[in-house]
Amino acid sequence: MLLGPTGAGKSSFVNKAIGNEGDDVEHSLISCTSKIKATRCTIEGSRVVLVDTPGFNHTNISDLEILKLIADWLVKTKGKLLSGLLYFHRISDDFINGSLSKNLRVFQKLCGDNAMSHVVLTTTMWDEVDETFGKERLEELRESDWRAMIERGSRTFRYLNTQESAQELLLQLVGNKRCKLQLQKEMGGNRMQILKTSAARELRSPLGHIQQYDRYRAQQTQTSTKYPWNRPDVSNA
Ligand SMILES: Nc1nc2c(ncn2[C@@H]2O[C@H](COP(=O)(O)OP(=O)(O)OP(=O)(O)O)[C@@H](O)[C@H]2O)c(=O)[nH]1
Ligand SMILES: [Mg+2]
Repeated sequence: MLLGPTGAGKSSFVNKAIGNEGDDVEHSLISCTSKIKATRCTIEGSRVVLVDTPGFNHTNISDLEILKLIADWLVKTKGKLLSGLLYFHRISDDFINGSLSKNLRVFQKLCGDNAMSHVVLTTTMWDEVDETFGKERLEELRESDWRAMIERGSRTFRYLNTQESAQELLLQLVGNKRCKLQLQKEMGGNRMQILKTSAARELRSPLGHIQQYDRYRAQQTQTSTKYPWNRPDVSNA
């Protein structure tokens, strides 16, 4: 299952993996995917189902609706167990702002600790960044926002926006023992339980906290001279 913020590259990953150009991929700043979409394919003889989801921070769908769509799909497929969870992140994003941080926390609650070893933190947009910046950024993420997940067995993957790279990642997951998500355990096959799940409760944590966090990180970035093009007070023009 592919999850993560809107525009991070989930649908284009699916298209690349199956060798299809352009379906369900957005080329503007508007969110594209609005439904859960399962795509069957064969990777080096192994049958794989790729489950694409609408990204969090969607332009038209609330994060709670997205969580409900995911929950509905899991209930409808009678508690299907997953071999892997790909969490997409643009390496070109300078820092994890409040919304991205919240997405990540909701994702962690959706998975639960036992599924952490099935998570691949998949970084995209490597062609959009300077190589040194990308590597340093990845290291920073591994040491900060992603640290707890990595300690519980999550891996990172540098996705290079090619079919070979997509298939390389999927091959790593093909033999995995399937895992039950915390969301599935908590709902117990009843979609009405969604609001009681840890993921939904995490979503309802107050917005004020996010804004404060955003301001704090923006201030930190302002004082940094390392990547001036990412400073909020410096335009790209
Ligand atoms: N340069 C570059 N562009 C990419 C890469 N991955 C995805 N994109 C582009 O980023 C845009 C958004 O990609 P999508 O695949 O639609 O993103 P998504 O995560 O499915 O977004 P939602 O459906 O809104 O959740 C598209 O224009 C893609 O072609 C990458 O590695 N490099
Ligand atoms: Mg999409």
